[in-house]
This record gives sequence, structure tokens and C-alpha cells, in this order.
Amino acid sequence: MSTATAETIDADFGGASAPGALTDGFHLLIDALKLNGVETIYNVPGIPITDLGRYAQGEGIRVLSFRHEQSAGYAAAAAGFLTKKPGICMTVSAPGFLNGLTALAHANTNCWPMILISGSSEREIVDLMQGDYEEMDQLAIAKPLCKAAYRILHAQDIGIGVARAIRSAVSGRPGGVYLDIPASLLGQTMDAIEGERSLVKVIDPSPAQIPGPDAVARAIDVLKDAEKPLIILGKGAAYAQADDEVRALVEKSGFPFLPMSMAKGLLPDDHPQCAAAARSLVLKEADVVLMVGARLNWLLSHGKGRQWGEPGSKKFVQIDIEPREMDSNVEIAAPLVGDVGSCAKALVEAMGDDWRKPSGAWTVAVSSKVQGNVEKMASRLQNNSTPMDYYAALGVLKQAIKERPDAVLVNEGANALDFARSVIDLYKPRKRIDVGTWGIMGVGMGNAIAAAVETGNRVLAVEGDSAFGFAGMEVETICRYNLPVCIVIFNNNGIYRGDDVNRSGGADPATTVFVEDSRYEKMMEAFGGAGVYATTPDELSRAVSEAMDSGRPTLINAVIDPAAGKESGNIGSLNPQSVVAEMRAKARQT
Ligand code: ADP
Ligand code: TZD
Ligand code: MG
Repeated sequence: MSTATAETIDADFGGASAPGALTDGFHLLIDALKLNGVETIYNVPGIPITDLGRYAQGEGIRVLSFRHEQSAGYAAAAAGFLTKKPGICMTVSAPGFLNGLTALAHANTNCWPMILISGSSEREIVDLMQGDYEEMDQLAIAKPLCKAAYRILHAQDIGIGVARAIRSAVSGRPGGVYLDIPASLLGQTMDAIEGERSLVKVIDPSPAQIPGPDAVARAIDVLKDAEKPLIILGKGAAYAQADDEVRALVEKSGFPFLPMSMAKGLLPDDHPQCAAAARSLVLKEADVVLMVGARLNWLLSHGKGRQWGEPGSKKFVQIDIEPREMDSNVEIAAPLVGDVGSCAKALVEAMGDDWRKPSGAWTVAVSSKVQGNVEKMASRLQNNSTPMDYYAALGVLKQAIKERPDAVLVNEGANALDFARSVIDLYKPRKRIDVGTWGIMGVGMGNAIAAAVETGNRVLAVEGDSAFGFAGMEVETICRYNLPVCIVIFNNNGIYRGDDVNRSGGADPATTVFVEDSRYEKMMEAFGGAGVYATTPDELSRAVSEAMDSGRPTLINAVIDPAAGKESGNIGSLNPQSVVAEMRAKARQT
């Protein structure tokens, strides 16, 4: 075999290869990704993938370099959610790989397709633990944290390896896939014509999964007898991109619907059947619940407990692509295993012409509760006090999104998350990306960058000051690529609140408190973006409008009353201490 320099390979590969020309692992990998429609790679360069990024950029893939792999990974995960194609994150070996791994596990937990491609050290040295540069058995470490993990050792296997990674990520329940790329693979050469032939285009990577007719009939039997039915839409329904089918199901059924946070906007939050503002009522009172791409996990109290009313008072129908999701927490009376679009379509067809919508008593009870709660909230949003509380600031942001329904809302924090979720309405599908199933802090910058890159739309990132701090350096990335991202930091000087005290009376600040009145906006100014310090709803409103209209990278430091938040936002009861206190209170009562 003759040897080839990078230059000759570059010149020879692509297009019709001349007989005798060579290709290498770098180019085979890039061409395999391109053949399968990969347009963007989120990465941090370094040995052995620096040239991979360079060549990929040279071949027309958009390669975005981040300041930390975790953000690159979160961006890839969000890209998977937004596009229904695997988001690609690329990292160096051991430490870079580990930095990206949290994001891969996050994608997997959220059922989003993502592929983490990491360079790795010499197999022979790693396996004998002889101490190679950044030595680590990455494949073994990735395996328990993702849906599938593969390693490619030979250039001629790159095509099939990439195909396996893509199909594994997007088929069935989507998830995270790890692809291990030893440094030596990238430099391997082979005949260019044979190389081209070895590439594999994945045909129909996520085939429709159609529910069985008996399962549809069983579901209809349960749904038609409901007196107080409810639909819960989850982020799996948003991911499925079956927006018309989901809308048809909701409207044909006439059932009130409750969107989980990232399903907001799948149908507009101001839709007459939307029960978001009557959450407690519908969860407690409903007798039949149709789950659509949503799990009965902690976010829904596992489908049981006080929130769900009398034990045994509900029947569940569940649409999910993953058969094992059924009966995971409570009994599912009618499981519908299939993709959201096919299942929704089958249900609508089976409802037929004589479908009877639920009684007025139920739908009116729900809509009047919604109306009452919306009015209550409206008065809170008018609050003009200084410093601002969450509602005062969010009233402004609610309006900003209402005027720009195509903008993507990114959201993280504790109170900054919980208040924003309940206040800011969304009007279109997949316009909200947040902390997901794990409630991870630090996803916001990656989410915002992916949202801007993948949709081309304006992005509003509503960030707790703590949440922002996990990945704040990515403001440089936002400026470098000149992305239309407006970050609003809800600056309450800390985690949950900014007014806690050191219980020892010592000089160190309390564990949840940050530097008072930090000037985060200067971080954006440092890289050429716009920084604004806003203390009133008017100042905030002006700054947000300007940022969203201009598309200029902007960071608005919105000063929030340090005493306005609650410990852990809405989920304070999950703190062990609170649970103990609750048990004590219960014991006292009995
Ligand atoms: P949420 O947090 O919004 O309640 P979850 O992430 O808990 O949503 O649930 C999403 C569910 O959607 C998962 O159980 C996943 O298997 C399922 N899912 C993902 N894609 C599809 C699809 N195309 N069709 C059907 N179900 C899907
Ligand atoms: N680390 C990671 C990766 N995820 C987490 N969820 C946490 C730590 C714990 N945590 C939360 O659950 S919310 C939060 C942390 C540190 C920050 C809350 O403070 P904030 O928001 O400033 O972002 P508010 O408005 O002050 O509540
Ligand atoms: Mg805070």
C-alpha cells in the first residue's frame, strides 16, 4: 500500500476518485456523516480530532467549536430534539469524552437522538493500561449510560459503524449513542473507490410503528366511556413532529389537554381546550387519562398520590413507542405501542363520525378554572415594584414571546424555571427547550446555541443566575458565531434566593449565595455583544425588544428581589429535610 499525505488525500477524495487514489479515516467518517444528512457538528477540538473538525468544515459541514464539551453535548442533544435527527457532538479522549458524557446521558434520559463521537487512545496501550496520553477505556464507561456504544477499528467499517450509530439513535425510542474513534483509525488509508463503496446510507431510519387494530379498539373502548377525560401531551409528542395528527386527536376528542413543559405550544397555550392553568383540578378529577409521548415519572408524581385524587379513580391509555414504558408506574388499561403520529391517526379514524365529545359539565368546569387562574395571574404580572419579583419580569417576557411566536424559549433555573414555565405561553411546536427529565442546570447555553443554529430563529434564554453560571463562558461562542440569542439572567444573587445567611455567623457567605449585584452583562460586552442592566419592567421590556428585533447577541442582567424565590422552586418537597418535616407533621396529626 502506498502512503498518502493529507494534501493528496484531500485532493483525491470527493467526487469520482481516480483509480489507485487513496482515502483515509478522516474523510471516510466525514463522508459517511454527510451521506446521512449530517449538517452540523458541535465540538471542542484537540488530539486526535482537530483535523477531523477542520476537514469537516472544509467539506461543508458546519462545525461549531464550544468552550466546554458539556455545552457542545447539550447543543447536540437539543438539536436531536428539534430535528428528529441525531445531534452530533465530537470530543477528544478521556477528559473531553467525560465532559461530553453528561450530555449523552441527558439525551438518553430525555429520549432524544444524539451521537457522541470521541477520539480515543491506542487500544493496545489502553487495554494493557500502559499509560497512554489521555488513556481511558471509554467504550466500557459509555455503555451503561447510553442506548448503544460502538467502536470502529478499521477504515472499511466506518460506513457500517456510522450507519449503526444513526439507526440506533433514532429508531424506536430515540436515545444517546456513543461512537469510539481510536486515533489510529483516522489515519488509516484505503483505496478511495472501495472506500466510497463501503459507505452506507441509512434507509428509513425511524420507520412508522403502527399500533395493532385490537389495541386501538381497546383504547377507544376506554376513552368513549370517560366522563372526565384528559390528554397529557409530553415532549415525545413534540419530538414526533406529528403536529397535525396530535391536533386532530385533541380537537376530535374534545378532551381538555395538559402540556408537559416541552410540549407547550404543540397546540397553542391559549387553545380553548388547554388545561395548563387548571393542572391541579384536571389531574385530581379526571377519570380517564390519555398519555401521548409522556412518561408517568417523577414529573407526574408517578401517576399516583394525592395529586391524582382517590386511588383507583383513573384509567390510563398510553401512546408510546417504547413497549416497556407501559405499566412502569401504574397499570395501563389500554397500551398503544407505536409512534405518536400513527397512533393519533388511528384513534381519530376509529372515533368515526358519531364520536361523542365529553359533557359540558366537565369542559366548562375546566375552562372556568382556567379563566379564573389566568385572571389571577394577570394581576400579578402587572406588579411594578422595584426590585422586580419573578412575575413583574416575566410579564414582560410573556409579551415578548406573544409578539414573536417563532422565537425559541430556552429556560433553566429553579424559580426562574418554574415561574417562567407557568407564565410564558408558547404558540408553536418545539419552541421551548429546558432542563428536561433530569432538571439539569447548565443546559441553557447549549440549548440556546442549538436553537439558533438549527432553526435560524431568534432565541430568548431565561436563565437563573446560578443556572447561567454553569456554562457562562459560552457567551463567547454566541458572539463568535453572531447568534441571535438574547439571554435574560434573573439575578437574585443566588441559588433559589440571595438572602440566606451563614449559620455559623462566620465570614463566608451562605452556601447558596453569590456576589451581590454581580454585573453579568459585562461578560457579553467583553466579547462584543450588547449588555444591559435592567431594574424595572420598562427597562427590561425595551432591552428585550431591541435584542429580539436586532438579533444581536445580548445579555440582560435583570435584577430580581433576592427574597422573591422559594427553596428549590416548585419542588421543595423533594428535599429530604422537607420530607422528614412532613412526616413529623403527619405523625403529630395522627
Ligand atoms: P415529558 O417529560 O414531556 O412528560 P417524557 O420524556 O417523560 O415526556 O416522555 C417522552 C416519551 O415519548 C418517552 O416515553 C418516549 O419513549 C416517547 N416517544 C418518543 N418519541 C416518540 C414517538 N415518535 N412516538 C411515540 N412515543 C415517542
Ligand atoms: N447541578 C446540576 C447539574 N443540576 C442541578 N439541578 C443542580 C446542580 C441543583 N440545582 C437545582 O436543581 S436548581 C439550581 C441548582 C444549583 C440553581 C437555582 O438557582 P438559579 O434560579 O439562580 O438558577 P433561581 O431563580 O435563583 O431559583
Ligand atoms: Mg438565582
